[in-house]
Parts: sequence; C-alpha cells; structure tokens
Amino acid sequence: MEVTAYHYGAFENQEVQAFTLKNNNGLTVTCIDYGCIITEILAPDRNGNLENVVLGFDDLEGYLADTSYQGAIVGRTAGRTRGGQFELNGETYSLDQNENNNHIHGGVKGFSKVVWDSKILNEENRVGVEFKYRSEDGEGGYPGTVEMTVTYTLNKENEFVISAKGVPDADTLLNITNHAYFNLSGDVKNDVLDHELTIKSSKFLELDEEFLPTGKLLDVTGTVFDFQNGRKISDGPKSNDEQIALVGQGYDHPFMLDEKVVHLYDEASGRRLVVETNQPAVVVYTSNTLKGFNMRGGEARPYLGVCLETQGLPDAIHHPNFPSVVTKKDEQYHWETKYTFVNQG
Ligand code: G6D
Repeated sequence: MEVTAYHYGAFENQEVQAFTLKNNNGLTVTCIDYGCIITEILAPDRNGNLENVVLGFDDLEGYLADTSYQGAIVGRTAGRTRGGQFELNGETYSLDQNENNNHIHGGVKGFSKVVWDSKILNEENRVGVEFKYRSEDGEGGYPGTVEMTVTYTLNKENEFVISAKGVPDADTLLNITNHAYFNLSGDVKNDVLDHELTIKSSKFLELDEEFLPTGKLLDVTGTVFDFQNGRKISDGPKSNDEQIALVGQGYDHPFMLDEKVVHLYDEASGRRLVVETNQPAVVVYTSNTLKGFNMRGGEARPYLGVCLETQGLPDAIHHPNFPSVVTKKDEQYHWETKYTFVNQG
C-alpha cells in the first residue's frame, strides 16, 4: 500500500497537487486537490491488465476548462435548483444562476472549482487523502459557513471509499456527490452502451424540459428505467421513451434507491464496479451531451462514460415530498459512498 503526492500545476496562484493511492493488488486511484477530482483509476481486467476506468484529461488545463465536472466533488448542492432561489426559515436566498435561470452543481465557485487543503493518510490497512475546504457564509448564495472534510481512502480489498462531512454554523443546503464518469472497458477502448447496470430502484424522477424534477415519481415497471434485474445501458438510447429523448437520448435521471447498491458490469473486460452508499438516490447520467472537446484518449462523445451520482434528490428544497437536503445549524452532514472494483474473471 502506498500514497504519493506530487506537483500537478497551479490555479489562481495556488499550487495544485496530485495524489496517487495504490494497494497490494495494483488498484490505483489518482486525484487532485482542485475539486477533489479523481483523474484516474487503474483497475485489473479478467486477465489482470491494469487499465484506466474513468474519463478525464491529461493535465490541469483540461480540468480548468472542463464544463462536464469530470471526476469532481460537486456541491454545496448537486443537480439543479429551480430559479436559483429558495426559501429557508422565512428568508429567500439567491444562488448563482449558472445554467440559464437555474442553479447547477454548486454554482460558479462550487466545491468542484476550488483548491482544497490536503493531508495524506498512510495507515496499516488503508491509504488516502483528507481534503478540507471552508465554504464561507454567502458563497454561491448559500447561507452559513461550513468547513467540509472529504476523505478518499483505498484499502487492500479494492474498496475505494469517499466520505464527506460538514457542520454548518447556520441552517443551509448540503447535497454533494462525486461526478466521476466510469468506463470499465479500460483506457476508453469502447463506450459504455454494452455495460450492464443494476439498480434496485422501483421509482425514478420525471424531469421537465429544463431537466428539473417535476415532483412526480414514476414507476420503472415496463420501461427502460427498470434496472432491477440488470439492463444494458444501450436499451435507453435505443428506446423511444419520451424521458430518454428529453435529456438527449439517454439517461440523466435520479433513481430512488430501494437498496442502496448499484452494480456496473462490463462483460468484455470482466470488470464489475459495486457502488454502495448512505444516500437515498443515484443520478445516472450517460454523458448524452458530452461533445465538442478533446479528452484523454480522444474526442468527447456521448455514451463514453456513465456517472453514478449518489446523492439526495435534486431541487429537493422545492419538493416537500423529497427527502430533505437541509442541514441544520451545528448538525453534521455525512455523505459516504464505497466503490468496490471486482474482477469478475
Ligand atoms: C448535463 O444534465 C447533465 C447533468 O446531469 C450533468 O451533471 C452535466 O451535464 C455535467 O448538464
């Protein structure tokens, strides 16, 4: 087990460092302290070949110019907030309107766009990095100051765990996620259309033309949103389901988790990713709008990666029937997701 830190670049006169975590099986996770971005995960295929299974860029400049949140911790709130406004305790708060009139992914200077302080962790059974960032009262328009701690750890069982905690000094919204784009084919040999996704979810959220929840929970039965017994991602793009067409002929939807586990499997490589979370939902985004720029390994294109964004529900502050995303003053917010890389053989 080893963890190494090294210079990666600079942003707004701040050094950006990279950290590489490696376990005894060769599983390797590299991340940077800008946005806590995961830049690479090397995982073995059925023959033991270590290949990268996340999308990304070759250098910091790629990530600074990125508008697709590759690999980043997203917050204070992931997803869209209608009108960039919300009411809390009788006060109206105006958030950055960074997507037309709406707010998305924490705003202009969200968690994905800042340099976090870092400390490496080198323990007997796990190695990792602890990132810290102090989000001041009013940042992005959010009330309350909150010092976030995000911890990335890798152990000998090929379990990569992300934990995020924060205690605000006033009632505020917190609903983070990690926005890695997984592609288990290895070094982006293929897109993810042949990947099999399994989600124990019987309900997903209907979206409107601005990709915001309407508030309706739709039953997956008989639709291409039924992943309960496993389904190829390609079933969505191949279907004429109006919700699929609405978001660019793919998935971009929140699923309510009946069991808090998601499997992604690539038969060609034998790689399986098991995602377990303490969150009530997962947004599945099949990179439908990923185009118009170059990435590591070639040009961005739709269906090149799939995001499994474990989180609370987007725009929950405007939907009393959704689990709350309000963290009360002096209460601890705790988000945790474990990614286990299994070699299916
Ligand atoms: C698109 O609608 C999608 C979002 O879900 C995603 O997070 C973003 O691209 C990167 O806006």
